[in-house]
Amino acid sequence: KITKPLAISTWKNGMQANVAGWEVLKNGGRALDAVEQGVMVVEADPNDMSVGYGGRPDRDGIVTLDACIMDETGNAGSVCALENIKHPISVARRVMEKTPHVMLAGAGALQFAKEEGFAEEILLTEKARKEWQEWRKTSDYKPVINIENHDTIGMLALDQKGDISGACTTSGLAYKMHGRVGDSPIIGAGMYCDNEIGGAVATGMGELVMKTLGSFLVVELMNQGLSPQKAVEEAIARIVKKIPGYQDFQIGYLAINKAGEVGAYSLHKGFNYALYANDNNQLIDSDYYLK
Ligand code: SD4
Repeated sequence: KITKPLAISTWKNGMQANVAGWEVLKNGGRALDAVEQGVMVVEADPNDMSVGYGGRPDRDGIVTLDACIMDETGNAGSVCALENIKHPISVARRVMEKTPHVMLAGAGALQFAKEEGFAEEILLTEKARKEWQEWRKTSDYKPVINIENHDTIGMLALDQKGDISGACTTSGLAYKMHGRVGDSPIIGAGMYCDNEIGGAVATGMGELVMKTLGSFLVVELMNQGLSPQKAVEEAIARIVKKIPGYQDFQIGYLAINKAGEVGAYSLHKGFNYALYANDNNQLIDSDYYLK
């Protein structure tokens, strides 16, 4: 029996994203709307300091946002290094639906967002500004596993029709170099969906995901017959094999397939995810590689 609809999201904040997504899914709505509305809750939440409003800035004190979205037809949209817009996921969706392009960056993405009626806002909260000022005293750039990396939201949904969509949105690594773009807005790295197969999302140190095109890899492994769980384990194994120093970083993957099977795996302990299925929303600890 196929488990559908279902929604799956990274980290603890995925719980609230799933609740919003479920509102769409339980009424027979489209997976695309579910993932957009789900991640928007987290973008607007100042307590999530890795996404949207309240996100931690780069080393120059500027909040820059990355997001991407994919629908069941294989259409994709993305924005990167976008400033002053609270809902980059919705700008990514407009890029997908209203332009002949997939990705808009920086000033061009902001220009497009404004033309589409999005309001500019200050996204740096007092709390994030204070932490950044504290950080500047040492300017010690060292990502801490599961801490400053935390809480990007990646979300996948399978709707009642059996269609799959995905979304990913983040302020990226805290105190990154200005202009640094991570995996999250890169189609195939931070997120990938193929409606005939399944979908995958990534969180953690984006550079490792980009070097292995992680989400595309997971979906392609499912295409070759692996279960979602085996596929995410293999994608982590690929990082272990190819990237020296991988032990210093956290990476987490989630995957779903058309049958509503799910997979989750991370490099280190500490990754968790929210799964909403059979009318039940649960926070689950992921299995992990480094035991
Ligand atoms: C990035 N992958 O910008 C993002 C960060 C992240 O949970 O996932 N944080 O590299």
